[in-house]
Amino acid sequence: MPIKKKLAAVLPEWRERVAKLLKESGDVVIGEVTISQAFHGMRDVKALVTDISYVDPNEGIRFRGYTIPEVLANLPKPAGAEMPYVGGLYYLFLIGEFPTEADVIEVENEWKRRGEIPEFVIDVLQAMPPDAHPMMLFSSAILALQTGSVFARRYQEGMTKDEYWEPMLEDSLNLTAKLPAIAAYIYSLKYRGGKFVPACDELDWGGNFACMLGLSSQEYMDLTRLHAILHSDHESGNASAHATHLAASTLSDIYYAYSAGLNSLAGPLHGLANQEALGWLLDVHQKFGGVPSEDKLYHYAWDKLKAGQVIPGYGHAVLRIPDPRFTAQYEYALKHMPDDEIFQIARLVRKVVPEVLIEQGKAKNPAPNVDAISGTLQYHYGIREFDFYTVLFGVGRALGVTANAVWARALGQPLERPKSLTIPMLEEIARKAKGS
Ligand code: CMX
Repeated sequence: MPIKKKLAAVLPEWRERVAKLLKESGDVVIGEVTISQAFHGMRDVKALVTDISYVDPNEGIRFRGYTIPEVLANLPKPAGAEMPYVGGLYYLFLIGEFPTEADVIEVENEWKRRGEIPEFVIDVLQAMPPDAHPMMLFSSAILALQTGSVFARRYQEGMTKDEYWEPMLEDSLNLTAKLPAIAAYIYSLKYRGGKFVPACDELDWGGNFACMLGLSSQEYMDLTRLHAILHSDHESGNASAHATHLAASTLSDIYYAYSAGLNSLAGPLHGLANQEALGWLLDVHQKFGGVPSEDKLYHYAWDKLKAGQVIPGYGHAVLRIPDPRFTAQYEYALKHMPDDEIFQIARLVRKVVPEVLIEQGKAKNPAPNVDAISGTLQYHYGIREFDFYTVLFGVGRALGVTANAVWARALGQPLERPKSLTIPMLEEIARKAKGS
């Protein structure tokens, strides 16, 4: 497998760098933790390592050092497409360099070869109650695939620590290959009568996913590629990535680990915000019978805040600027669907809500995040069942967290186990620090 050979070739240098860093500088302090951080979700505590992506609060995400516009411009694209092959991003994540066209085709072919889903996964999904949330179905389907884990089998058979990354890569390619078929089947089961949709084998991973969802226009295929790329990774500390990493750090395989990650993506403060954000826009549309005036929207937003609700799609735990993942989707919408009424409301919300949040004075970042607009695009192109949107987010997020899991194994990252303290201990620490 060429990608495995390439990864094997780049690993020794990184292992050496990490060993040197630990040997010579392992005791160098990289940050401190305050009592407030311990209580408030560990914001900004620097205690995780990944080279796959980095989020600068004032710039946004870089994948392997490249901004979103650079990634979109430099990854190879299918003939006639506006957006790149998703396989190219996966190569960039795993190897750390932009791929050639041939490199990308190899990844895409690996995925094609591994894309079928076992019959029992369909049975598991069909056995679930009809009102099950698509994220519960998605997480259950991933968990069911665990029976095929190469890592779990090889671990039982016995392998050295140095070899862990190889079956992790095998599992990660198998998992990411199957995601379009799983997600498309969930979509069909929930909203289209449950007919199994065969893969559109002539297409790339992103195009195939769109096609399996029943939408094979060039624009929707491009949106599917863009959506997966933008949602793929947001450094290691976000809840879904961190949950995946934590579970995998026990030497759980990627199916157990990613199912854990998906369960955290399913929360309204994280991935579920995309369905909530569209719901918010549709409520505005319904209440005002179309696009409201700026003034009406201003009061509407204030009413929501006064009722104790958050405005979904706005704010971020790390970012302090508009999310460049938002901007990329916004630009796509501006180019392809400027007259869409829901998009026009989304544009107005982008203008009004930050002002309202600033006035309220609570949110550290009043700007839109990735979830503020993703649903608007899906809705426009025909995916109107918005409780499916977090599944779409999850399909993309798998790319980043599986690549991270392979690298965590390759660099021998151990079981994650931070230390907790009691409130009396913190009170004592505070007393001493204040000299009282
Ligand atoms: N609407 C209303 N209030 C908001 C807000 C928003 N969009 N964003 C932040 N706030 C409030 C917080 O609820 C918090 O209030 P309390 O002090 O009463 O608890 C206060 O402002 C300070 O919060 P913060 O430090 O700015 O933000 P956090 O790091 O605690 O939380 C996030 C970040 C994303 C959970 C928060 O901004 C939020 O709830 N946004 C809406 C939900 C959303 O869009 N989530 C998706 C994020 C992206 C993703 O992971 O997919």
